Amino acid sequence: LENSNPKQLAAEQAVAYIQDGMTVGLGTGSTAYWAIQQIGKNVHSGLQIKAVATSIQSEKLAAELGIPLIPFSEVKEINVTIDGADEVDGAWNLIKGGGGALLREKIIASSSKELIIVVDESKVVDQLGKFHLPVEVVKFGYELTRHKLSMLGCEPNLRMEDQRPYTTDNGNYILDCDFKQISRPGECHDAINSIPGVVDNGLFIAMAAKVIVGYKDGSVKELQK
Ligand code: DER
Repeated sequence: LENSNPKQLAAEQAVAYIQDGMTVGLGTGSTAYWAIQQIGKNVHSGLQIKAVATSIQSEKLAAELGIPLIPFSEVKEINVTIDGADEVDGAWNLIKGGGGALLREKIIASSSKELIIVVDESKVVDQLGKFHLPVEVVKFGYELTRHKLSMLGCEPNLRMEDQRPYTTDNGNYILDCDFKQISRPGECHDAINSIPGVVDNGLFIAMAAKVIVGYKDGSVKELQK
């Protein structure tokens, strides 16, 4: 038996929900990585699916594994999307975007009949906000956007990579916003997205249909609401 780790355990339990004929959304990050790996194995063993990816990174991995990718023009309906999260609260609201893919993830999640979130136990929290909330903003006037975000009561930090501002697959910047804690995630989500220059943010409100958690002791559990 492979030395499965909590993220791999959760991911593989989620993949068991994928049936022949489905269109599947492929998430992004180190947990979704294991789901894509397992889907690749299942496709190799005959699973009949089509897939769309939530990032260039996941698209490349899927292609390497021989998972059939389709263009969005051919997507009728996405049956299930499997994706990770940086935080999950008791109402299954999420913070996502640690991997910089929040915009494509939310577009695909919002077009999916079912979003299955796969995490290890460290992501399950009582209150969102310890993880700095990623906000995707257009480059133009981002300093003004950053100021407006700070007026909501957070400390927005431009995400850097190799001493330069990080740029998403969509050519935008990410501001990681330290709210310390987010007590009303729905209101916070709406306030952020009403700021001109904001493309979207990493709060996923009431979008998760299932949450599967892998634990250090080797157990895995599908949370019940
Ligand atoms: O960037 C993202 O939205 C990822 O899904 C992130 O939220 C989880 O990444 P991880 O599975 O590598 O912790």
